[in-house]
Amino acid sequence: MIKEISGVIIECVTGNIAEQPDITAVVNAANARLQPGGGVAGAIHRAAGPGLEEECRKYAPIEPGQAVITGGHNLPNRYVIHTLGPVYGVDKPEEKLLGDCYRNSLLLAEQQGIDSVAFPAISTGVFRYPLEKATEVAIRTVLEMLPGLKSVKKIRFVLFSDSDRLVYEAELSRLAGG
Ligand code: AR6
Repeated sequence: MIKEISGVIIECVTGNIAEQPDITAVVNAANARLQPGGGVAGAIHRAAGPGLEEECRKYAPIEPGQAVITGGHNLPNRYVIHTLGPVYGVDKPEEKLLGDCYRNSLLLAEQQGIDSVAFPAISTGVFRYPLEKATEVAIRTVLEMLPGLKSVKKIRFVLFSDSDRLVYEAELSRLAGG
């Protein structure tokens, strides 16, 4: 699904966050220590190579909702934005913290003059945030940010399965209309 809202293209695709060559900054669903892990963090660090882990050291640890930016190293992307999602049921208030991940990632992108950003479904894997609830927060937060964006012209949500993508598409239609 592709929509244009407030001059920004919003896309929902099924795929691997580490394989988005036409995007300037990919977002990592990081751990607090910014180390390689499973899921998204594993895929990003594997593709980026050890230089990413090395660069991350100076920013760690980060708090839930925080975001930091590094180079993309061997990824096809110029930047990686690392954000720590809340562990569902543990880091509270989880809706605000998850919203902060999307807000702070987009603010960093704007500060760097980045034109395109790809997000995974932060916190919905190892951190157990229910997908439907997390999707509502992700889409609502991004829609709220759109009128204030100057450099970001494309936001891509990269979901790991078609069923997850369908949840995103339904929520985008519900909240943005059409
Ligand atoms: N591309 C896109 N989406 C993916 C990929 C991928 N390559 N791999 C998994 N997903 P998770 P979290 C989906 O666990 O919940 C890590 O070990 C996955 O299906 O990556 O924020 C870190 O080191 C799910 O929907 O992130 C942290 O310790 C979503 O991406 C912890 O997990 C997020 O799953 C972070 O947990």
